[in-house]
Amino acid sequence: MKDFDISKIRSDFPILSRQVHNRPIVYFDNAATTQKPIDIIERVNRYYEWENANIHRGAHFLANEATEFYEAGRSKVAEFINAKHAREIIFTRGTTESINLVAFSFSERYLLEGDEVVITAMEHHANIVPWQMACERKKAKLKVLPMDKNGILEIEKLPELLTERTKIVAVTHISNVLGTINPIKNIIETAHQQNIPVLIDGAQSVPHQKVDVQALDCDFFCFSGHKMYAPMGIGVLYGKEHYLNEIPPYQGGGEMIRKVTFEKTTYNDLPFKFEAGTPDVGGVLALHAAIDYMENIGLEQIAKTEHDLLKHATEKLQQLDYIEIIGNAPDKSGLISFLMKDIHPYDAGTILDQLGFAVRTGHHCAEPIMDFFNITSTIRISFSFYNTTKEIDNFIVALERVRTMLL
Ligand code: C6P
Repeated sequence: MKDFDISKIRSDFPILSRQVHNRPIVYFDNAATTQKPIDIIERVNRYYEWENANIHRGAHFLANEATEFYEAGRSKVAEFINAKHAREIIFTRGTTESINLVAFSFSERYLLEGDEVVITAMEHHANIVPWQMACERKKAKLKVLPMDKNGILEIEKLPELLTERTKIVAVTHISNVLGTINPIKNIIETAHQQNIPVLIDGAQSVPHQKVDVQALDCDFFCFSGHKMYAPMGIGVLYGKEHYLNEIPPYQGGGEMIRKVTFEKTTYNDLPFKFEAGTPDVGGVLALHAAIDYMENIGLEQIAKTEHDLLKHATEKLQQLDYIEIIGNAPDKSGLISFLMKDIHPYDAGTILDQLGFAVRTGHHCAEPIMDFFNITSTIRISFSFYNTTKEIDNFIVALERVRTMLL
């Protein structure tokens, strides 16, 4: 591993030197969105200052250059997640749009009345609602793989849940509420034994660990740029080529066509078939820069640093008898949801904010998880490699302040 200079890394992120409520900010809301390093901010600026042009449609220098940079971004993403071909990478607005695309197009092609879609008990709304909509449209059935009280999927129940009517399994790699890292390779193998394709929601995994879509053998994989140091509004759908070829387009217009007449339209090749309209070119260039930035630190280093933060915070929180951690899987990513005895998460979040700590409170767009634990919300802290154990220690002191102020 390379040297990890935390002061240098923190100085790459201008916002981390900000004060809020007259205190230095401690940003523990990285699962919602990460902060952006100066390199990435400058990459977007350079595009709009110096390189701006629409792509794939102009026979002039700037258009050709922008097209070249945009396609280099696609190749970079393909290499980053080890896709077989760059044409298996579709740019979207984010994980939500990627899942909606698959839920719509896949179900148009494959889902029939009486068929089944399997998801799990720990999905984000983005991996529930699009499937519910597809099932409603096609009169299919949504089935849910359960989890236990520690926030671990009961994957031994998966084989019995899969039937000859199951058309797809959609599962999150890492839960944004519980932090659980799911055994997706195992899930994919089980589904593939019955020739059922698997979609992975990788919104919370790609920013934190190395992902290899060929080694996983997943059929679709979705993630968002803004959770991995790139801007909001750019995301990725990876799909195996044969599925992307077989499913119909999601939206019409722009470069997704081959030939249009009033009688009939034929569609473009991959990946353009799924990229209707002017894409977020600046976002793709910045995503390219974000991957460079992460690779420069090293994916292993990122995973190790965040794991150390998780371990430190978990040990500290476990020492407090008024804290209940929600999600106690042995294999967790760098985020912790918890409750404070006799204090509503919203009230705790408000005081923590006054003390300079940015945490997230609420249902985290995963209401079925809240129902399962019979709660309405949690306090969630989520780490990036730029956080420190000192920030965690200060946070523990702040929790004591919250108690003295509210009880
Ligand atoms: N979770 C969180 O604070 P978008 O909004 O499309 O970039 O990502 C949606 C999404 C899908 N799946 C998972 C597992 C996610 O965590 C998210 C986003 C944020 O937890 C906002 S609710």
